[in-house]
Amino acid sequence: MRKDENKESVQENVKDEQLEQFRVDHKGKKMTTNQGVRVSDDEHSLKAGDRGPTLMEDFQFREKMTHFDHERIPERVVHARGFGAHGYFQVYEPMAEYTKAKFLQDPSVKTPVFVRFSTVAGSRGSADSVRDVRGFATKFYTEEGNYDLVGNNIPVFFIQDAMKFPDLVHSFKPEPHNEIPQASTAHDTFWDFVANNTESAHMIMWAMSDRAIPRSYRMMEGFGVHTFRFVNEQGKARFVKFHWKPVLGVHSFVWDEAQKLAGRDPDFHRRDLWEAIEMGDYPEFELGVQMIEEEEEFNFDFDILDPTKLWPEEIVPVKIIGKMTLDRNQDNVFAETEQAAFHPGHVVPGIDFSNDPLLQGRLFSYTDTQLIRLGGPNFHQIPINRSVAPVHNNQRDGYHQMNIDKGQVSYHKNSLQGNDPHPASEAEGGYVHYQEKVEGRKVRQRSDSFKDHYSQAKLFWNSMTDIEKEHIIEAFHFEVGKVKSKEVRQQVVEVFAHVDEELAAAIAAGVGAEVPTGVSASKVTLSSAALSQELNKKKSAATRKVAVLAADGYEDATVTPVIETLKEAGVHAEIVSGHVGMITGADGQQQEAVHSFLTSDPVVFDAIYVAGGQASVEQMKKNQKAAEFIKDAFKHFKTIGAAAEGGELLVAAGIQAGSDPGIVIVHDDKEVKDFSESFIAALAEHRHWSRQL
Ligand code: HDE
Repeated sequence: MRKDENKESVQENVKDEQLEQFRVDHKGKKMTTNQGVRVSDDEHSLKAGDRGPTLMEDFQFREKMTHFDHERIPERVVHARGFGAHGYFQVYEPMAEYTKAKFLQDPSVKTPVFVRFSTVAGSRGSADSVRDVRGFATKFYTEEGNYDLVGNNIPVFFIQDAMKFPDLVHSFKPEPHNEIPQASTAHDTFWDFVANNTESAHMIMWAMSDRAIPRSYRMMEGFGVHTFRFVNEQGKARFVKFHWKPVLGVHSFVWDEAQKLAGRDPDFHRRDLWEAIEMGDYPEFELGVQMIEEEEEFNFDFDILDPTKLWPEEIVPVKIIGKMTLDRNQDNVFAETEQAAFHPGHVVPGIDFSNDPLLQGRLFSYTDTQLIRLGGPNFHQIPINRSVAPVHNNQRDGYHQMNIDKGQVSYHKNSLQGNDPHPASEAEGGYVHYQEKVEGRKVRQRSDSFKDHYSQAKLFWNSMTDIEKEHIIEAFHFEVGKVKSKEVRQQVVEVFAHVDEELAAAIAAGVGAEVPTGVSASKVTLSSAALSQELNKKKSAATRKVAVLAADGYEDATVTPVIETLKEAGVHAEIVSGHVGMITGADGQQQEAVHSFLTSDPVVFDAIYVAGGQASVEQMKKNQKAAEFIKDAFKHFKTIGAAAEGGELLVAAGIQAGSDPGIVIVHDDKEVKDFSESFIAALAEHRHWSRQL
């Protein structure tokens, strides 16, 4: 039985049932060709004699090889690496006052969703943990048709006009002459773009912050970025920005950890998402909206159509309106994640656009790119893209047409078929565009109201805690430090001198540039607490992973009860030992080590715990890799725990137990319960920044 057969809501099941028609289970079946002819041998091509040439007549070989030769499709030009999951969305209360969108009315309706998370710059096979923006694209299969919220985990963008998107992307992709570097903006062309296109300054601040190295897809925010419109039944419109807020809070890697992960587990984020769903730790995100009345459009010191600006939450509060739960892994990554086609222009009645010039350009680009990527105009018929609302129109033919459209008529208007399919009135759910009054001259220009490039970059900087500022400076040192052109490095420092003098001086110090003189920095003194990850940290250990270091001779009183208490707190503990397989405790009990020091690494865990037992600890002391587990976890500000003799391994790794924050030690077996609770509390802190390295 599929897990979701128990689901209560009819609407929630509707997409799953549709997908079920396309799922193929090969278990227990006879092998056939694509024509359904049974195959008698799938290992040998048909030859003239067992040492002779292969025969042209071998239709089975030709079919198998031809299909293989055509297995790949072009990867997405951006956001190539991604991973998806299914789930549902439920609104908390009817939103009729603001929008007529049906999926935002009834709290008992579970609207099916498919979400694809992604990195932006890297190729399809690149590492998950790189410094980059993350895509956060959601397809809502609503009863009124598909609605796609195609967002990022950063609320602003690099550029203000879609015309510049190809230039931006050319600058951050690997350089064309040698295709280096992969999945990284730390190179000359990107920073040359930044230096010459100063509208990117605000987004760069975010991209250099911890937001660009999220701990998990489950622990990052999502933003629609652009200003959209909500339109209600009465035709009243409001400007709206969309937010996803992760229930687990927003958490990040430290940079050294992210870089190591890229080698040790390049699939870290997809594995984390997949495993969380398999274990029943369903990722949850609350949907929030910021709304501005049409009459208030010009009441702000930024232009609400400018996608390099956010609406500070202290000025325009975020109203939480519903929750998305991801509760089912996909069956096939190619069929679902790879073939999913998102488009910010896929809207339903009650949601409309604004004149944001970046959004306007996106409305063209997404269908265009699917035509080449998915090979023709029928990509909406691919199972993952199919709407659950019925589709009827006069569009016909094209590559890979899956429908058999019946009848003589394929045009509108007609008499032969009583004018069917016929348009719906607005009352019947027909989409009617918001009748915004627009007039103007045809110009290639940008409004003067878009020309302030630095105020919100400064707002962001002002809003960071000291440790967050330190990380931003470190990121600049890494990224700009990798730029070979001295001129570009200097220019970048000059751009950020317009944001903040201290920031510019700090960047300059790390990249061999001069501190600019005569540049006046932004005078903004405001800050927005909502922008800081640290100030909004959610203290929860739930769903985190702990490595329990133990070997033969471990003291079970320091293992089983600790693992049990962690489990009660929703924390997953896995034993790491000198070898994979069963290990035997001092009193003959057994535990399974699912990882060895060789197959695993401290960077894939949130905390380390060393079990007690003299023989166990003695063995681990001899293993260099065991000490590295402790050292790396310490360096990455993670919680480290040890019981009884386990403390000796910490000392052997050069760590002075006791005074350091986030180091939790228990000396006596009887205190294991209290210890586990202190350990969980330390883990819930996520990182211990006050630790002296
Ligand atoms: Fe995209 N973007 N984008 N983008 N974008 C694509 O569409 C584009 C922008 C975003 O998981 C492409 O199917 C233009 C902002 C996500 O499948 C392409 C502009 C935001 C995804 C495209 C932008 C996004 C894409 C590549 C500026 C955040 C992955 C393949 C005018 C609000 C969706 C594809 C998925 C993918 C164009 C800017 C988010 C080429 C022209 C701003 C999450 O159509």
